[in-house]
Amino acid sequence: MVPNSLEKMVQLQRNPKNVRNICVLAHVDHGKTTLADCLISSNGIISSRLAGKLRYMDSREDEQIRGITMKSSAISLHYAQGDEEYLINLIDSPGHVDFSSEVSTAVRICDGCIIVVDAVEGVCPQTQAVLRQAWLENIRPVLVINKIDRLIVELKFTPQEAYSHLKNILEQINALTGTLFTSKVLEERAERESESHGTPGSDPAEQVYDWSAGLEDTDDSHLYFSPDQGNVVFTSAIDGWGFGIEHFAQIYSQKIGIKKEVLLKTLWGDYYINMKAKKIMKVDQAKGKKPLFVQLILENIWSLYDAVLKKDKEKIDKIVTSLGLKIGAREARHSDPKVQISAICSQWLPISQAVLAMVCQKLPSPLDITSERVEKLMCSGSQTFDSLPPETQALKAAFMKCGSEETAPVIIFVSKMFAVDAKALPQNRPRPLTQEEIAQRREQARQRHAERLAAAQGPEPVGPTADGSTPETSPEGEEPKGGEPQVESVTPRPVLQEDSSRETNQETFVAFARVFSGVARRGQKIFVLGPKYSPVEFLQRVPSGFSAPLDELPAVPHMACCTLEHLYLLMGRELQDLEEVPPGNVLGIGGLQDFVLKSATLCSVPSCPPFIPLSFEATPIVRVAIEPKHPSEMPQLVRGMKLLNQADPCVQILIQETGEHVLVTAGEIHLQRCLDDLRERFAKIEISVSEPIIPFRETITKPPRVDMVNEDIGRQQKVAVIHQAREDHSRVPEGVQVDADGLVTMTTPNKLATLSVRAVPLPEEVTRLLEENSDVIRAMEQLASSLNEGRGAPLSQKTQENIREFKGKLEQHLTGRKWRNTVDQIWSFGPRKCGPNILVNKSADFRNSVWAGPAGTATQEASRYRDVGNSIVSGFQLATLAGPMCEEPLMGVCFVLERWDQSKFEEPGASERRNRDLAGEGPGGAASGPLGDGGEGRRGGHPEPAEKRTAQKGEPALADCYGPLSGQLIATMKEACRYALQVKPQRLMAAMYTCDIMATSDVLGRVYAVLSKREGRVLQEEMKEGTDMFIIKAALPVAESFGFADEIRKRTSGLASPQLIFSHWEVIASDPFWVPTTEEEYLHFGEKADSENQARKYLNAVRRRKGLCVEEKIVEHAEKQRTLGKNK
Ligand SMILES: Nc1nc2c(ncn2[C@@H]2O[C@H](COP(=O)(O)OP(=O)(O)OP(=O)(O)O)[C@@H](O)[C@H]2O)c(=O)[nH]1
Ligand SMILES: [Mg+2]
Repeated sequence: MVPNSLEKMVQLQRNPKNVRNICVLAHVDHGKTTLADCLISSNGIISSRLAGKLRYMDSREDEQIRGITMKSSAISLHYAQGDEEYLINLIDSPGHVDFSSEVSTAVRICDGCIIVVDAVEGVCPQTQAVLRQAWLENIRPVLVINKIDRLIVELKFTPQEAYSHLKNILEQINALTGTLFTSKVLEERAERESESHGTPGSDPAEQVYDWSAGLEDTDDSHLYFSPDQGNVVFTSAIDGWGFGIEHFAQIYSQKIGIKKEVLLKTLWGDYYINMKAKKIMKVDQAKGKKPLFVQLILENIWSLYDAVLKKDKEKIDKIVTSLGLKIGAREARHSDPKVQISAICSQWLPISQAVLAMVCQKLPSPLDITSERVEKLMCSGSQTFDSLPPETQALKAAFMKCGSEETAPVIIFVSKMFAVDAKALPQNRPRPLTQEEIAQRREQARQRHAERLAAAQGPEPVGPTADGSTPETSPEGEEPKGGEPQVESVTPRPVLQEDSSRETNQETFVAFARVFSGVARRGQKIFVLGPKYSPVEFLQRVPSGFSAPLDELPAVPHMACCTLEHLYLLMGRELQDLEEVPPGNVLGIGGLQDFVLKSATLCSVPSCPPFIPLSFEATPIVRVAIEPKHPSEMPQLVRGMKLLNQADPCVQILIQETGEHVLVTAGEIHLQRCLDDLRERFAKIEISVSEPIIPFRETITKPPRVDMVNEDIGRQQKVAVIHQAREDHSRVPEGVQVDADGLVTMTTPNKLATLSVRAVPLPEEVTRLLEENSDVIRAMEQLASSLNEGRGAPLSQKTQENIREFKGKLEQHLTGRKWRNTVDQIWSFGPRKCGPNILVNKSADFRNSVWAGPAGTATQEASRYRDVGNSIVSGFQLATLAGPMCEEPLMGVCFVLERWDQSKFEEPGASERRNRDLAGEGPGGAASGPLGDGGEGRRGGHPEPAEKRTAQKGEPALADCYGPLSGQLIATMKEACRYALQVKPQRLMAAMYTCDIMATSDVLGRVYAVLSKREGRVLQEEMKEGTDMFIIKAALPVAESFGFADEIRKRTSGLASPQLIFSHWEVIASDPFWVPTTEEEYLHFGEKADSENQARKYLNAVRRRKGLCVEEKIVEHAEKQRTLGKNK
């Protein structure tokens, strides 16, 4: 246990074969940080007695107080196995859902991971999530089943029961891996097939669909966790022990003389040993026999715990001597059995040995990076590897080689930026002085002292005072006092280096990164590639074989050049300065804060593509508005929020149009941490924080069939309800024509165009489909816009396939007379061109469907159609971005443009010509102007006020005063969409969390009470096998979730704690504008009926927050109307 020196680490870094970059992943509280402590203590960085208590990797104060990890952090460890020495770059990650983005940043720079599972709780929601993340990044996992001691001490299992329980956990986790694997194989197979599809001459017999093909011939045994594969270790991190079966195979092969290989295969599984015959047999041959794992391993551990807990001194001594251990007198006498257990076990079965040996044997080194992973990292968006330029493709070899020679391109990925106090940086830390410096300083001090003495004694100026300064103002300003100068002269204090004092008390950012190829050197110049950088563009602009120095390159978008100012070895709470970092290592980089916001790719050759963006599991959903307590401190707040944004991978910072500064976070705890950071580190001011802003969506539904007291609404009444809704809201002004079935017709202010729009609710599945396929929609949109600009890259096979599939699914769901041909007529998606609403164009001469791509761009007419059409699409985008109820985005609405009268602006310059015509004809001839007919009839008998007809002369001027037509079209379309919505039954949609709670049966009732109080809905309740734990899955509106976790914890005395993950949007059934209409409803809800209407409450809260008028009066008015209606 020698504390590792920096030189040792530097030396180990140079041998990538023996480097392991790994992260520890698990559900919250399964013991990642405790396990990390044990591994760290094996390097002597912390004492083994403190391991598990210190939680060294939780370096933040709030992490220690709350007992959960919030930031992932790295530490480099040294491990020797036989002659081989390994460098293990270990990253501890948080398990709480709120911080799952930190997991994403960790897995990207690792090659392998340790999945930790609590032996009691088993596979939990976050276990699934992290396993998926590891899978998506193509990193290899090993499994640690932790907290085995709880099976002994808490659950009081017998060894046999524990064995079955552990087997169960393994089955669960392997089932998960199986699902991931199967879906991947099928996907790959589909891909292969689509590529080979169409190759001429393929035998039709081969095309018979065989589902199992591909699955069978793909060997997947190495993917599953099994102790006999050596990728599972059983531990108790808190007691400091752990083992893999190899350890016992080794011991027993010597003890009972059975080959180690045989034992390795049989120690786990249903085998038993016939001691007399020294034979191993299958368990079912002889009933009542214990499996080897129970007999040879678990029983020993159980009896040790038993002896220690019962304080059976004799037995303990016997065990200790038989194991050949030496226990210190202090531990042996300690009254706490835990201390004794960990003293014995940590010698007998040292956890770090078991875990690190597995890591070194089973997890890949940086040299083993797979070509699949490299290709995936290099191809963002819809690109395929083959479509990359040849220079870029050539870089794959560099990745695979991970070479450190001079010619190797340097490729580094920065996965996050983390803030450190500038004082903590190695270059700012006080450092011990060298011998020469000490001697030099001593000499200087002696001189100063002599001068001062001389100045005090004699009047004549000596030395420095010759330049005019008086002796009193000597640079140090020190008064010679007694013997002090001597003290100074012999023991120079450690002095801060150079400019550190200037920088004190400031946050600086260090990049959390990994070198994938080449050697990163301090002071080296390197390119910073943003996520949108395209090597193609660079290669087009810069002639090949350029030789100019890096900073003289022509400007290329999304690319900057910077210097690697400082390189650090990440050592948990500390950083160590490094001169260079060889490939395959994790490192910290200082001085990038002005170049990198959250993540970036750094590369010495510009043909490198940016890495694919990190995939985040959690959607930021909790938003609050923030302002400084003292308005004058606004600049600090703005600066602080910028820093916070850089320091957190997942937080979003927005400035709304209203000027509000908004912070969007993944959950309550994340919010709390962000606010603390803002107050204490980044802004250092007092801030006031609004109540969480709860997002809603607006939608429409089909008219209800039953009323609020579940009585059927008759045909007549239904009409009355709709009618009433329209009257009540009186939102549709005059001049807008509304049909009985909700078709809204509007004309632009200059009367040149007329639009008829209808809003139809989309079926639920379609909305879901749109949401799930937003990537596909975005790819389509990108393609369309790039083709419009005249440049376009062909889509990859896969994207084309995805688009086809998406269209097929839409067609499948949009069936029936109402939706006939709808899919082909889709014009746009919204808001932001990829949202869950669609615009369908049913007007006669529709072109430009989203599927066709801009095929008709060739003709001038078509391009004009497109330009005018763009205004309409923009109007639709605006309408879907903010709905009429409370200006929240729309969801699940289909706007159908039924008619679009464009006869009046068909020819370009129609308006000017009209002006000319009018001028020539004089006052009498106005009737023959192009305004006279045309669209009139199509306006559906829209009554034109008489004076407008006669005032045609003035109209051109009037028309033009409304500004360009495109603007008018946008506004008209937007308004028409809003009115079309308002004549339909509108509903709010609430964001929903899925909530996983694990609770023991005695607190179950209280959990349910809290859930139902907050409108939660239990979806599933399951009992965990062999325990009295229940797993409850519930849906909970985000709006009701604030303080939920705290309340549950309080009510159950901390025995249950929920994990909330955003899951979907759900329509709130109640109509926010509902008022009682039938007698029963009056009876049931009273006259006002506003106490029960949850939707209305949400609606008003949002409107109030946004400063919109809250239409409470309308309800009163409506009541009166109903009364009148009834009396009639
Ligand atoms: N009984 C028992 N308790 C353990 C063991 N390992 C960890 N714990 C306890 O479990 C709790 C959580 O441990 P942590 O190491 O903080 O868990 P974590 O996985 O890092 O949690 P997050 O980082 O918040 O996701 C602590 O109270 C530990 O003392 C173990 O082997 N046995
Ligand atoms: Mg932790």
